[in-house]
Amino acid sequence: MSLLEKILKARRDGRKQLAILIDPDETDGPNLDRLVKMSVEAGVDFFFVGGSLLVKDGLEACLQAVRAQCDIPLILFPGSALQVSPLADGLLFLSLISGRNPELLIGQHVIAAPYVKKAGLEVLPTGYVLIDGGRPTTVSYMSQTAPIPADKAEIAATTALAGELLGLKLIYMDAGSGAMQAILPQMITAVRETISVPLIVGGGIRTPEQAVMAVKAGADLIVVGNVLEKEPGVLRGLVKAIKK
Ligand code: 1GP
Repeated sequence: MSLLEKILKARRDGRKQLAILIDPDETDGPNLDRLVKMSVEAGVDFFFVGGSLLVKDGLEACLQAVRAQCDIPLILFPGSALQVSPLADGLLFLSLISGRNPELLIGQHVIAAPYVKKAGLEVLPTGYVLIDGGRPTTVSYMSQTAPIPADKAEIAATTALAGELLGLKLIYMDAGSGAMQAILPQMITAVRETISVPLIVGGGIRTPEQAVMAVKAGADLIVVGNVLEKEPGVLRGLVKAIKK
């Protein structure tokens, strides 16, 4: 079954899913091994691997290390055309549709396209919608785009709808890694009620309660990263809460 089919099937069956975001700059060595082990035990659905800015050249080593330890699917979450690797299973081919930076709507895609094709990855065309999480994040700075204000649910909904109408297969609403405030449930619900493709939600989710709120509001797949770098113990509770 393809990665997209897995996500679609879970949505049809009413099963919520969890992806762990691994930033290879932040998590490596024994910390990475521990996170992978805990993810296997807890029943994590996917690893997203990447970041808005990677400075340690550790992407391939990270993919190799995770692959050696488990078969949880590895999906690249690239901040740029440099983050393409055949060692992953799939790639979120992200178009930053909340922004108006042509480089991140199509420019980097043109550069990456031949490498993506050659890598033989499953490509997941994804509309990436950046939401204000209360402070500037690496992604807002690096992308040079303004996030959608947290209380403008109708802008998020129509942006996501435009992405779906353009043929994108997934919508990823993100408050950015380490956001102070996760995306408000009202906004998640407004987007959920407007689109029919699977909805990924992440950014600033630190507790099982927040994860439950997001899935109840309509998220199909939750992404958590930052908190697990500091408190990996939260993982089990997160999976339990989402799967319930
Ligand atoms: C960021 O949605 C992801 O792109 C995860 O965010 O690191 O804040 O959990 P956190």
